[in-house]
Amino acid sequence: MSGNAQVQGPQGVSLIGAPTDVGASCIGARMGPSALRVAGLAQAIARFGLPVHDLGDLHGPDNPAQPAIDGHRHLAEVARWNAMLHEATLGELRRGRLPIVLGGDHCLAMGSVSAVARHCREQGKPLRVLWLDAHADFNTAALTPSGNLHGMPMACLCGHGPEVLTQLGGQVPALHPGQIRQIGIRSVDEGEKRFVHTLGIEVYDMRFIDEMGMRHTMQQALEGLGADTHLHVSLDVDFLDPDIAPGVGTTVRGGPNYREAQLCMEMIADTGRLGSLDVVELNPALDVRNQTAELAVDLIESLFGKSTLMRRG
Ligand SMILES: [Mn+2]
Repeated sequence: MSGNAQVQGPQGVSLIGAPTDVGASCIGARMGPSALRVAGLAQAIARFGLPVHDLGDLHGPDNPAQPAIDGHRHLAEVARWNAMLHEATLGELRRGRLPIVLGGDHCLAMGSVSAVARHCREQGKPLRVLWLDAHADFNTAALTPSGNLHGMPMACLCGHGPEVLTQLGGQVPALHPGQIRQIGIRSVDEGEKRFVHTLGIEVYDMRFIDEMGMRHTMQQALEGLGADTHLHVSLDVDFLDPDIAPGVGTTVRGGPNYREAQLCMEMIADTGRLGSLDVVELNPALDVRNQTAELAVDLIESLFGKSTLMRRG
């Protein structure tokens, strides 16, 4: 992994707010973008000398709070939000900027990651997606107990799901299993587990992290990056242990602690390949004094090289 992030890196960072929880059963993630702004995300990134453009929030359909139809809840609304986010993300990438999606629930990765994949195809760049999450998000209508689309973005990106979602990026599938690394997984439905194995996804679950440590985990997950590989990080806040990140609707005990999460971010920063980021599932209604949003900002600072800069300085 040679190269110089200063030379090859983005010309700036764009914040794209996507205030919606149409893909979740627990509402509140629609307030995520505001909480991240209040926690000082733009100012924190600007300290690294990168221009930050806050594009404000996208305006999509309300959460209609309807039951699932044919195994999907709010399919039309999810499709609309993701079509908008796809366009916004693609636009920023084409301007040479590093987009950060402020979610919003994790269904939004369908729009953002499909845009990143499309951009990488156009540029002839290899893509790797790091999926930091307690869940695999590989459900389908046939497998899902709930129909909530925030449990399905990985499946849809790999071409398994309703056409209106799998085709967002103009090519099906948007992603190939070999481009994906899942980290922190600890809650997977039975059918979903079989599906993940069938597709051959590289998964570093909590058992692996417990046994091998975060350092070895990240070395493996980041192995084989090329000089021009685009690294996309999809950070579901439920990746983190609920002791440090209570502001999430789908907490699962036993996630990475503060130091493990920091090391994860620092090792990604060390590659100098970060090209785009989703921060999703932050639910301020469940948070305590905005501490989860502040933690997310703290981790994003490390993702942009805070501790690396301190080391070299
Ligand atoms: Mn997720």
